[in-house]
Amino acid sequence: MTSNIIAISSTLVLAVIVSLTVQIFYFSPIDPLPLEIPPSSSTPENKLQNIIKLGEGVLKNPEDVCVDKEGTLYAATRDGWIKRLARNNEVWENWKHIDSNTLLGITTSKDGGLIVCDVEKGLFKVTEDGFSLFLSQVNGSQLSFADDVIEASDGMIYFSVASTKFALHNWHLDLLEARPNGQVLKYNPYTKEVDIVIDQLHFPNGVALSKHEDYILVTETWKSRVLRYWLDGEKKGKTDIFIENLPGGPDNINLAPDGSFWIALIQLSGEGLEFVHKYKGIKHLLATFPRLYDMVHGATRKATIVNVGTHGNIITMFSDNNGKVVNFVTSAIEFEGHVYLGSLNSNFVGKLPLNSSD
Ligand SMILES: [Ca+2]
Ligand SMILES: [Ca+2]
Repeated sequence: MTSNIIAISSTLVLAVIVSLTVQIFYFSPIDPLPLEIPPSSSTPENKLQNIIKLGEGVLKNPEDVCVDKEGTLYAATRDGWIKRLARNNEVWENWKHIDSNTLLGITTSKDGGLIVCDVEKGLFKVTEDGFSLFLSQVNGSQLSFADDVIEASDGMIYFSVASTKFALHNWHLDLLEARPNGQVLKYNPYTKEVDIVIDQLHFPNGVALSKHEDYILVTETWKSRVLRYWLDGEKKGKTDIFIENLPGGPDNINLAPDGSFWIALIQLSGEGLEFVHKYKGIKHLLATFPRLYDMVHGATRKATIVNVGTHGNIITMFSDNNGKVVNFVTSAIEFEGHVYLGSLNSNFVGKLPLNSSD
């Protein structure tokens, strides 16, 4: 009798293990590769805990922030508003509304207004007169997952496509898969042509131009590095590594007034859990059971920004080590002695004075 019960129990346990294994590997939405994630590092002082919160409660998850020549601050929010804050003003204006909950990177345009990335629709131009979708198709296919954009003085528009395989709500699957599903593209507004600038990137995210426009920088989030693509000079057309082994996955990147760059770093995994990204089996398991993934992901546990010089050297790093005041910071831009922060988990834009001694 007892041996029968043991036999039945063992068969049941085996059946559960087999069906779970089939479930995990057969139905897994990813085809993963191992990924090395550098450990995150902390700064002794939690300087990002000293930020001033601009527009608290009225800005829903402002992923990116930009500033125009007049000092007006703009943010694209998760509810489709482009909101703006005029210099010396305290009240954010609901400037323009795009019917979207997937706005990401924004940049100022040289003839006024903004260029805005929408993950599902493409690239918008937004001016005082309204907004227009100027790029929605690439080679006959819907442009999806445009993540960030920059416009050069010659009118060329460089933008990232973070993933050609996964959608925004499944960005964690792209991380777990860790394959080069992304690209950087160039749009020529005169010929309306789109060219691939760099192909096969691991979640290309922020895009910035150097001060002299001799290169663009592209953050490759899953690789914890920034690539440089030369637009001019003897290396024209070549790509090299600008900085690697960053202590976080780089998101938006912005040119600073002195020619250096501000980069927001996302915590890609919980501290000490970086190892889960090395093993395909664990990745299949995490991709199949989203609740398990929630336990290991790190984006909302911390905020980090770095200032990087033109030689790819980290000049300063500021953080909120436990994400107490701000976390999931995705954007940092400097203007007149302050750095402004966007975040995918905040209802404000952060303002950090750079000369404060505290
Ligand atoms: Ca931007
Ligand atoms: Ca981004």
